[in-house]
Parts: sequence; C-alpha cells; structure tokens
Amino acid sequence: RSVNAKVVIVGCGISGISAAHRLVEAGFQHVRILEATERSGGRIKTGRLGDKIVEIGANWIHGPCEENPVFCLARQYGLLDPEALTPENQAMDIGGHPPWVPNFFSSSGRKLNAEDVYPAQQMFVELLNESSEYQGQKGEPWACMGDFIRSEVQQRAAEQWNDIDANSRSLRLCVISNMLKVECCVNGAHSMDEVSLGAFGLYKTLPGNDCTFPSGYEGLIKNLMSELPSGLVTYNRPVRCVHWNNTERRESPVMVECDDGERIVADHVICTVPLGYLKKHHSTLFSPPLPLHKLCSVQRLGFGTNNKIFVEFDAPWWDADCEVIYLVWEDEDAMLDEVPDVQRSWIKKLFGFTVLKPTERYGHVLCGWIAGHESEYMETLSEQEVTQAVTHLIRRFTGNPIVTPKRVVRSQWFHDPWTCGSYTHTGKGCSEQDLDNMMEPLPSKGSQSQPLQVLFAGEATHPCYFSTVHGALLTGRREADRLISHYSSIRPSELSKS
Ligand code: 6YU
Repeated sequence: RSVNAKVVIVGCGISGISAAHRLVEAGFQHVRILEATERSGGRIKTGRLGDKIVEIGANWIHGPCEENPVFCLARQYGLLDPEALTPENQAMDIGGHPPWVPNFFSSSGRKLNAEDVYPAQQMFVELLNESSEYQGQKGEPWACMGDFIRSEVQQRAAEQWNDIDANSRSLRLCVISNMLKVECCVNGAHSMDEVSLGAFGLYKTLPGNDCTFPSGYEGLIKNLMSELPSGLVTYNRPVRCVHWNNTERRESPVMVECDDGERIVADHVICTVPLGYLKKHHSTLFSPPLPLHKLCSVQRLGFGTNNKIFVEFDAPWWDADCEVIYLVWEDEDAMLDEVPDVQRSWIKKLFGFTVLKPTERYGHVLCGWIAGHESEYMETLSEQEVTQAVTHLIRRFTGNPIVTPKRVVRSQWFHDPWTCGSYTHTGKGCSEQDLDNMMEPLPSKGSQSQPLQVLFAGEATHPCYFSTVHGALLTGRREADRLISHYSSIRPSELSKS
C-alpha cells in the first residue's frame, strides 16, 4: 500500500540511502534526502592517486559473510573479486583478517628481526582479547584501555621477560607503544586512554576475511543510488535546524530549516549526521534541544580522527611478501600513544603503512595511518609539508637517504565540516545504554505528542557494529522499519489524512 506521510532524511551517506531504499520499497510516496555536500556516500569516498583508485574513507567490508548486508549487496552488484565470494573466505572466523606479513623498521634505521618483536605483539593481542572480559563490569580496576594495557604489560613483563637484556626489553616496550598507536587508528581515538575498558567488548565482529572493492567502495553507492527515484536527493542543502514538537501543527509536527532559508514541513525526520557533527552542532540542530540523557550520550561516546596518507613509490623498499610496515621509535618505552609536542613531532604518531595489494593493480603504493590530535594537526599542513615529513621519516627508518615518494594524497576528515572526525568509539564511562540512547526517537517514550517525529540512524547508533559501513546500513533500515511498522499498525483511513 502507499503511505502519504512526508519523511525527510538528513544526510546521504550509506545510512540515509538505505533508509530511503527501504521506505520507497514499502510504498512511502514522499521521501526526500537533504545532503549538505554535492555528493552521495559521506564517509564512503573513493579518490585517486595518479591513475590508481584509493579509498579516502571506508576501506574494507568488515566480516564479509551472509549476515553482512554490505557483502550481500556488493555480491549482488558484482563488485567483488572471486576470492572474496568463496565459502572459505566467508567462513574464516578470525575477527577481521589473518595476521598480516609485517616488516619492522626502527628509528635508528635498522630492520628489526621478527623474533625480537613478536613477544611484545603477542602480549598485546592477548590483552586485547582479555579486555572483553571486563565488559559491563562496574568498578573495574582500570577506567580505560591505556591504563589496563600499561599496567598489565608492566606486570607480565616483570614475570615473563626477566631473562633478556635491558635493551631488548626496552625495544619490546617501544613495540607496545607502536601497537597502541595502531589501536588508536582502529578505534578512531586520540589515545587508548580515552577508550573505555568496560565497554570495549560491545563492538562485535562478523565472520569472514575482510575484503575490499577492486573498483572502489563508491561502486556500492552508485548502484544503490541508481535504484532510487531520480530527484529524491537534494544536494548542497545543509540542514540548519530540525524544529520538532510543533504543537500548532499536529498533522505534520516537524519543520526542517535549511541553511539557505528553505523550510520543509514533515511528519518524520531521520537524522543521519555523524556523531562528530552532532557533538559540535547539537545545540543549534534541534529546537527544542535534545533531552538531557540523549545529550549526555552524545558527549560520552567518542568520535576521534583517523586519517590515511597514501604514498606512491617507483620501486618498493619493503619485502615482496610484506603486507604491513611498522615503524618503532626506540625512545618510546614509556608505552604512550601521544606525542608531547604535536607541531614538531606529529609524524611520530603515524604507526606505519599497509601495503596496497595486489601489486599488479596498485603498483608500489603504501597507505600510512595516523590517528588523534596529531592527525588533526597534519590536516592543517600543505600537501608539500606532509610529503616532506613522510620522506624524512622513511629515509630515517630505512637508512636510505635517497628514497623519494612519487605522489602523496591524504584524507582530512577532522576538517570536513559535515563529519568533524572519522568514526565512533566507546569513550571512558560509556556503556550499552549510551548506544541505546543514541537510537531513541524523539519525543521520548511516554510523551503525549505525536510519536516518531525525529529518528536517529548512522554508524554511531548501532549497538555493536558502530564505526562500520554495515552498522550504518543496518541503522538506516532499522529506522525505516520503525516507520513502516508504525504505519502498518494504524488504520488505512488514518493514512490518507497526512
Ligand atoms: C567499514 C572500513 N574504515 C576509514 C575512515 C573513515 C571511516 N569506516 P556518513 O558520514 O557517511 O553520512 C552522513 C551524511 O550526512 C554525509 O554525507 C554528510 O555530508 C551529511 N551531513 C552532515 N551534516 C549535515 C547537515 N547539517 N545537513 C545535511 N547533510 C549533512 N567502515 O566498514 N570499513 O574499512 C572503514 C574507515 C578514514 C572516515 C571508516 C569504515 C567507517 C564508515 O565509513 C562509516 O561508519 C560509514 O560510512 C558511516 O555512514 P553514515 O551514513 O552513518 O554517515 C573493539 C573495538 C573496535 C571498534 N572499531 C573497530 C574498527 C572498525 C572501524 N574501522 C574502520 C576502518 C576503516 C579503515
């Protein structure tokens, strides 16, 4: 049946697009997406490095298996390599991917032996696995992941690493600092001191060996968009304020005010703006403002920065089978993941590079990863300054004084005014309740006003797949389904009124 209710979706990322899809399929006649920028996709953004395709935003399908709707759509649209489609690939339950083949370089220009590094890596991975045991525990001895890891490493190192010399022991602690920087990137956090220990286990992985889109993640967006009615999205139309609970207009109680002054009346608004944008603009984006419990959750959840720096070379300086390069600073045995002087030494926060594979497709391209305030500072520098810093770094760690990048491209997610960072993590003091609060529609339950005026989707509203594309997609469908079941539970005679 057809539904006449007017639905405005704010944001044309994967969550907004999937909400629109579902509503249109279910017969909603008046669905409109308002998007601030000139493009669809949001944090799914495929760019170029010369003639190569690079992902500025999302990279992998995390957990490509039958339960993952991104995998199912990508398969349906024919966007994946045959290897990703094999049952073996889908069945691998390894929490992401098998360990990558690493190369380790140190700040004194040495290539490190794997045996010198593995004990520290192993201990770190053990601790990450153990951290989920603290989930939901009140009064756990450590408030954050950083404290937990440092104190456990100290204790275990005293017990297990007492047969090695001081230098080897110090190097292992420097490796722990490097691993902490890796985790900052994985979590999209400035420091692991800002990530809750008690809520770390909330994030869930799906089975499947993580895979990429050989022709770019944006292929998914293009296919989905081609199935929506044309004209459904209005681009370059930032929303300034969502006025809800408008008691004078009982029939259509929401009014969306755009930056250009346009005012659009709606029955329901699905808000999909990133958590970073919400943190910065909540006080002007909603009138009346968000209820206190919702606002507290917006503030408690974390939204940090993770950026990529793509670097192309004429020839590789890493091993042929190498998949990841770790850069270990030999003066970092304090197990810290923050750089004391950001302006002078921001580059120390870059943990290393992943190698883009296969080489036949990409040539010799590395992707550097850098999180936190150091990454935000990097965004303010010119491409030339970034290239210079990366060149010095690589020359120092390889001991090769002439190695020179051919091309460099980096992302700038913190200064993107419609994102204000990269993705969500569970900040200190967070619990499951915060993610529940994020997805709760307005007005809150029990209110006498018309229900479901403002609904919330987007990666930050998924209880266990936050920070991912599949999480975001599922939240769009969830909010569409909320409206669909609302309208299927009311009498058809009432439908024609709106
Ligand atoms: C994934 C991956 N991946 C790397 C990097 C980034 C992200 N993610 P959108 O922002 O897309 O859309 C909102 C729209 O709203 C947007 O278009 C705005 O312009 C618009 N808007 C804003 N304000 C507006 C206004 N006022 N008016 C109108 N419009 C407005 N996910 O699955 N695989 O490899 C990565 C990665 C650098 C930045 C990622 C990855 C995250 C996804 O990109 C992201 O979740 C979704 O695209 C968001 O879609 P959306 O619709 O919600 O918002 C324990 C534990 C660990 C926890 N973490 C585990 C690690 C997993 C995360 N890994 C990520 C890794 C990478 C590399």
